Amino acid sequence: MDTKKLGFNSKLIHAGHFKDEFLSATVPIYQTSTFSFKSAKHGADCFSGEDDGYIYTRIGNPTINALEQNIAELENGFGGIGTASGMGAVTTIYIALLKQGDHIVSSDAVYGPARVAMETIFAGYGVESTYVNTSNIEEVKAAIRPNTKVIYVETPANPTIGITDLKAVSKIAKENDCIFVVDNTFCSPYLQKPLDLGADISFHSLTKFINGHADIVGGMIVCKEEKLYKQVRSAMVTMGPNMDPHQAFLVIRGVKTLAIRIDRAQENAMKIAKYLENHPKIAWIKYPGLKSHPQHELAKEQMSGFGTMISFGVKGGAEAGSKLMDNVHLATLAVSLGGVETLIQHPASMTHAKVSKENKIKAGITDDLVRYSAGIEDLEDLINDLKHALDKV
Ligand code: LCS
Repeated sequence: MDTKKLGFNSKLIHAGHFKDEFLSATVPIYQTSTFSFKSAKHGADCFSGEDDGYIYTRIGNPTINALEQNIAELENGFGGIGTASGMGAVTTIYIALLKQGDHIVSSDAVYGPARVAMETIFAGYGVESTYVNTSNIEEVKAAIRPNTKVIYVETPANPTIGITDLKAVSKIAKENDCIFVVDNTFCSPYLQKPLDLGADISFHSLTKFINGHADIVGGMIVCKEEKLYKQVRSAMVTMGPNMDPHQAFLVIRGVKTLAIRIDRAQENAMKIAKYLENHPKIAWIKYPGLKSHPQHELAKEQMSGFGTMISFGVKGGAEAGSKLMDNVHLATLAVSLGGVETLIQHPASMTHAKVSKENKIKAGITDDLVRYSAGIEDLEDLINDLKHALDKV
């Protein structure tokens, strides 16, 4: 069946899936490190590329491959590359695209370790980086240097929920011969398709929305074109941050309900955002679905829904925010996001703790910022949970 012609929900359930010799209804777990060859010649042909048989799980595996094809189809890309974690995807992209003397321009509000890896480990290998507010296109233009090879954007950004205009950045990338990379974790391909908006690579921490059940970590890189796909795949296979077949199996199960999970969670998020916006103890709130979000119109244009991530500050600053986090009982006080369960956390001291104070302030990661990932629990229970916690502040 040509799943490319199917609708999004049908693709979630069928794209990339194959029938094994027993015609099993779901993709089986091929929990093997290696695959046997029919003959010495067959083995040599597999290595030379004459034959597309499986060789070794770091290089390729049917269960992992099914997930890679599934996500690549959801993103309208050429191919997917599964990784052990979202950070495995980030560092594979850095390794594949940047060498000594190259320069990257990146969103200043990115997942903390993506910036820390660049400014510590990759800087040590001679890669230069500039972190700017990519929501302001002029800042992106001004940061480009003759040696800029990659523009890297996270939208909506973690944890500021700033939105970057992907079409506008794609134009800058093309004019300057740069590869344009988008971290699509906060949206998933259900809400945003960066490759359709001009990106060369869209990648994910699968740990979040795509798996959706807080029981694995994983990453996926999707490339728009074959040449880039081969370059990134070769880096992954050589360096070794590959996915595991069992992990792939769980994500294949999780992704099937991506759209219905997000539909419900973002309905909750919208109502919770409105509740918080009108609460007298809330100092400020950022949610793309609210008219008060500075890029609300852009979010409407490039996303097909506003997502489930909300950032806000409680009047009384960081101390008041801590009080709120200590007093929620239904929302779990934990990092991560995008699962069926509601999570709450404090980025400045948790996910972004290792980003320098100065860089945090510049990026808008203030001490009072509380990040909320709405889950699919009953709305009334979630609102009561917040009400109870805010009463304690
Ligand atoms: N990209 C984004 C936007 C993320 O939020 C994360 C993890 C990663 C990449 C890395 O993925 P991982 O290796 O964890 O699968 N974000 C986390 C967060 O905000 N809380 O805990 C992890």
